[in-house]
Amino acid sequence: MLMISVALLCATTQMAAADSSDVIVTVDSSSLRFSPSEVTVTEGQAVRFMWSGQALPHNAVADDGLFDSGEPERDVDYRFVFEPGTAGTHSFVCEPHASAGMVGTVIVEAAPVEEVEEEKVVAQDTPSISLVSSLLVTAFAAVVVARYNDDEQVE
Ligand SMILES: [Cu+2]
Repeated sequence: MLMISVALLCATTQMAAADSSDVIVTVDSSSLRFSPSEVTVTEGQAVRFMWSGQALPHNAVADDGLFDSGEPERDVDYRFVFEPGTAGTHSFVCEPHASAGMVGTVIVEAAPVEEVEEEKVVAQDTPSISLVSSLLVTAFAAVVVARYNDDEQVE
Protein backbone atom coordinates (compact mmCIF):
# COMPACT_ATOMS: atom_id res chain seq x y z
CA MET A 1 0.00 0.00 0.00
CA LEU A 2 2.83 2.36 0.92
CA MET A 3 4.57 1.51 -2.35
CA ILE A 4 1.48 2.50 -4.33
CA SER A 5 1.23 5.81 -2.48
CA VAL A 6 4.88 6.61 -3.17
CA ALA A 7 4.46 5.72 -6.84
CA LEU A 8 1.40 7.93 -7.12
CA LEU A 9 3.23 10.78 -5.39
CA CYS A 10 6.14 10.48 -7.82
CA ALA A 11 3.79 10.46 -10.81
CA THR A 12 2.00 13.55 -9.53
CA THR A 13 5.27 15.39 -8.93
CA GLN A 14 6.51 14.59 -12.41
CA MET A 15 3.31 15.80 -14.01
CA ALA A 16 3.54 19.08 -12.13
CA ALA A 17 7.13 19.64 -13.28
CA ALA A 18 6.50 19.23 -17.02
CA ASP A 19 3.76 20.82 -19.05
CA SER A 20 1.55 17.80 -19.59
CA SER A 21 0.18 19.24 -22.84
CA ASP A 22 3.64 19.28 -24.46
CA VAL A 23 3.94 17.02 -27.48
CA ILE A 24 7.24 15.16 -27.51
CA VAL A 25 9.18 14.39 -30.68
CA THR A 26 12.18 12.11 -30.34
CA VAL A 27 14.62 10.49 -32.74
CA ASP A 28 14.35 6.92 -33.85
CA SER A 29 18.09 6.45 -34.10
CA SER A 30 17.84 3.04 -35.70
CA SER A 31 16.24 4.48 -38.83
CA LEU A 32 17.19 8.18 -38.78
CA ARG A 33 13.60 9.28 -38.37
CA PHE A 34 11.73 11.66 -36.12
CA SER A 35 9.36 9.79 -33.84
CA PRO A 36 6.58 10.48 -34.44
CA SER A 37 7.26 12.19 -37.75
CA GLU A 38 3.91 13.94 -37.73
CA VAL A 39 2.28 15.60 -34.73
CA THR A 40 -0.79 17.74 -34.32
CA VAL A 41 -1.08 20.50 -31.75
CA THR A 42 -3.42 23.37 -31.02
CA GLU A 43 -2.25 26.98 -30.95
CA GLY A 44 -0.76 27.70 -27.54
CA GLN A 45 0.60 24.17 -27.22
CA ALA A 46 4.30 23.32 -27.30
CA VAL A 47 6.34 20.68 -29.08
CA ARG A 48 9.43 19.44 -27.32
CA PHE A 49 12.17 18.00 -29.49
CA MET A 50 14.03 15.71 -27.13
CA TRP A 51 16.83 13.31 -27.66
CA SER A 52 19.90 12.37 -25.70
CA GLY A 53 22.91 10.23 -26.30
CA GLN A 54 22.34 9.88 -30.03
CA ALA A 55 25.23 8.44 -32.03
CA LEU A 56 24.76 11.18 -34.64
CA PRO A 57 23.91 14.84 -34.10
CA HIS A 58 20.42 15.94 -35.17
CA ASN A 59 18.39 19.13 -35.21
CA ALA A 60 14.87 20.19 -36.13
CA VAL A 61 14.50 23.19 -38.43
CA ALA A 62 11.18 24.37 -39.85
CA ASP A 63 11.15 24.89 -43.62
CA ASP A 64 9.26 28.14 -43.09
CA GLY A 65 11.75 29.32 -40.45
CA LEU A 66 9.19 29.26 -37.62
CA PHE A 67 11.39 27.21 -35.31
CA ASP A 68 14.98 26.04 -35.21
CA SER A 69 16.60 23.87 -32.57
CA GLY A 70 20.02 25.16 -33.56
CA GLU A 71 23.12 23.27 -34.56
CA PRO A 72 22.76 19.48 -34.80
CA GLU A 73 23.46 17.97 -31.39
CA ARG A 74 23.50 14.51 -29.91
CA ASP A 75 21.58 15.83 -26.89
CA VAL A 76 18.70 18.17 -27.57
CA ASP A 77 15.87 19.48 -25.42
CA TYR A 78 14.24 22.17 -27.50
CA ARG A 79 10.76 23.36 -26.67
CA PHE A 80 8.76 25.55 -29.04
CA VAL A 81 5.37 27.06 -28.26
CA PHE A 82 3.06 27.46 -31.25
CA GLU A 83 1.53 30.80 -30.41
CA PRO A 84 -1.84 31.93 -31.77
CA GLY A 85 -1.37 32.86 -35.42
CA THR A 86 0.88 29.88 -36.20
CA ALA A 87 -1.97 27.64 -37.33
CA GLY A 88 -1.08 25.65 -40.42
CA THR A 89 1.20 22.88 -41.56
CA HIS A 90 4.88 23.30 -40.75
CA SER A 91 7.27 20.80 -42.25
CA PHE A 92 10.70 20.49 -40.69
CA VAL A 93 13.92 18.65 -41.32
CA CYS A 94 16.98 17.39 -39.58
CA GLU A 95 19.49 19.32 -41.67
CA PRO A 96 22.25 16.67 -41.83
CA HIS A 97 19.77 13.90 -42.65
CA ALA A 98 17.05 15.64 -44.67
CA SER A 99 18.23 13.88 -47.82
CA ALA A 100 18.02 10.58 -45.94
CA GLY A 101 14.35 11.29 -45.25
CA MET A 102 14.65 12.61 -41.72
CA VAL A 103 11.77 15.01 -42.09
CA GLY A 104 8.65 15.75 -40.09
CA THR A 105 5.47 17.79 -39.92
CA VAL A 106 3.81 19.79 -37.19
CA ILE A 107 0.14 20.49 -37.88
CA VAL A 108 -1.07 23.41 -35.81
CA GLU A 109 -4.80 23.74 -35.44
CA ALA A 110 -6.36 27.11 -34.68
CA ALA A 111 -7.37 27.57 -31.07
CA PRO A 112 -11.13 27.45 -30.61
CA VAL A 113 -12.55 30.97 -30.55
CA GLU A 114 -13.80 31.75 -27.09
CA GLU A 115 -17.35 33.03 -27.11
CA VAL A 116 -17.30 36.57 -25.80
CA GLU A 117 -20.56 37.29 -24.07
CA GLU A 118 -21.88 40.57 -25.34
CA GLU A 119 -22.65 42.92 -22.50
CA LYS A 120 -26.25 43.85 -22.51
CA VAL A 121 -26.67 47.46 -23.51
CA VAL A 122 -27.66 49.51 -20.49
CA ALA A 123 -30.76 51.00 -22.04
CA GLN A 124 -33.01 50.11 -19.15
CA ASP A 125 -31.96 53.21 -17.19
CA THR A 126 -33.75 55.53 -19.58
CA PRO A 127 -37.24 54.12 -19.12
CA SER A 128 -36.83 53.87 -15.35
CA ILE A 129 -35.66 57.48 -15.14
CA SER A 130 -38.62 58.63 -17.21
CA LEU A 131 -40.88 56.47 -15.06
CA VAL A 132 -39.54 58.13 -11.91
CA SER A 133 -39.87 61.61 -13.37
CA SER A 134 -43.39 60.99 -14.61
CA LEU A 135 -44.28 59.70 -11.14
CA LEU A 136 -42.78 62.88 -9.66
CA VAL A 137 -44.71 65.04 -12.11
CA THR A 138 -47.90 63.18 -11.27
CA ALA A 139 -47.26 63.57 -7.54
CA PHE A 140 -46.47 67.26 -7.97
CA ALA A 141 -49.61 67.78 -10.03
CA ALA A 142 -51.65 65.99 -7.39
CA VAL A 143 -50.27 68.25 -4.68
CA VAL A 144 -50.97 71.37 -6.74
CA VAL A 145 -54.50 70.22 -7.52
CA ALA A 146 -55.10 69.34 -3.86
CA ARG A 147 -53.92 72.80 -2.74
CA TYR A 148 -56.01 74.46 -5.41
CA ASN A 149 -58.99 72.52 -4.22
CA ASP A 150 -58.22 73.51 -0.60
CA ASP A 151 -57.95 77.15 -1.60
CA GLU A 152 -61.25 76.93 -3.41
CA GLN A 153 -62.92 75.43 -0.38
CA VAL A 154 -61.54 78.21 1.87
CA GLU A 155 -62.81 80.99 -0.33
CU1 LIG B 1 19.22 13.68 -38.08
